Amino acid sequence: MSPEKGRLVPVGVGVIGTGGMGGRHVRNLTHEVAAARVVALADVDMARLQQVAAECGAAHAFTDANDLICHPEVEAVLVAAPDRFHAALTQACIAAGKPVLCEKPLALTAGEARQIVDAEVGGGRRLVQVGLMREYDPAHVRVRQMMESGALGKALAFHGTHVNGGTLSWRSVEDVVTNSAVHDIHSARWMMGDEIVRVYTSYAPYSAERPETARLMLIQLHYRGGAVGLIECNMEAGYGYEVDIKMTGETGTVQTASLRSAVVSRQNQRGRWVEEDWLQRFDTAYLNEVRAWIRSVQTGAPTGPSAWDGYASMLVADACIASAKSAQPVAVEIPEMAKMYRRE
Ligand code: ISE
Repeated sequence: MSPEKGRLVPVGVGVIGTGGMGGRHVRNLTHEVAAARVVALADVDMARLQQVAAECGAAHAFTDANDLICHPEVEAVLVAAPDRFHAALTQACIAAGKPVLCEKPLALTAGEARQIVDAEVGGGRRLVQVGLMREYDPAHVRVRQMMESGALGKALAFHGTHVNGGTLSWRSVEDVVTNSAVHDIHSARWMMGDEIVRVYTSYAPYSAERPETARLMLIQLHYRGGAVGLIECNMEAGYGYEVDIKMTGETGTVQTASLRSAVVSRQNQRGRWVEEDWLQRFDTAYLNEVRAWIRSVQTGAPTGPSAWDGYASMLVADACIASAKSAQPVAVEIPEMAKMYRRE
């Protein structure tokens, strides 16, 4: 809460996009984060906008997101609009000097993401957090803690599986990488604490006649320090939603385990419940993420995945797309990180 006349008041948040993801953020901020108050919403879908505004009691509803960004009661902005608008909206928040939590991907290309980094560095202040929220998932955090403890020795391999229950339409190679695999790319960097220097992407299209689509994608990773990795991104599993990672160290392995469902063995069968979608699987992560973000807005101490992380993940993503299109390994060059993004 920001100090105002000796009293603590919640941070005034504006949320752009009130669909599935935006709606979840609005509900979390409204009901679970006492230090935040949703004061404004923006969406082009008027009916949805009004419904969500009525639910959360937001006083202002806009169809133009820029009106929300500039509104004096909006102290911080959460961008949950479709991916293609992320870069421009984040730039507008930086120009307005307002902290922003932008859903992933930060941009659709590394070039656009770099412009955001440059704008933020130019302003001399970190304002951007990116919704690469695996960092807030307790199961992922435990794996990371185990690797950091050194108990398994040096990390040799990252393995990520990302299973989507199914989508309404075929997904393009670009969309699979920038909308889905970008999470795994970030996890791969974060878990290893090292940069990816080369990728090789192969994929199975939805049908032979539509080679521009990807139903299942495999991304091989090579790290600067010599470790390797593999990401499997399945867009149409047909049985539910699962995201898991496994790290192999020199003296053992560690992997995510379901936090919510028990494994039942009965009548010659063993099984557990599988989540429906990411809103179920990552409900705790989304909550932890907005809590950390609001805290960082209050304290002015940036936290979580930065614009640099958004940029680095897009450099890798661009290489994955180029590799998928050329069927060749593609090198990734991540420049030296600007000082203000160093976490230590
Ligand atoms: C979605 O946008 C997400 O962010 C989910 O975490 C991811 O698993 C899914 O593939 C994306 O489409």
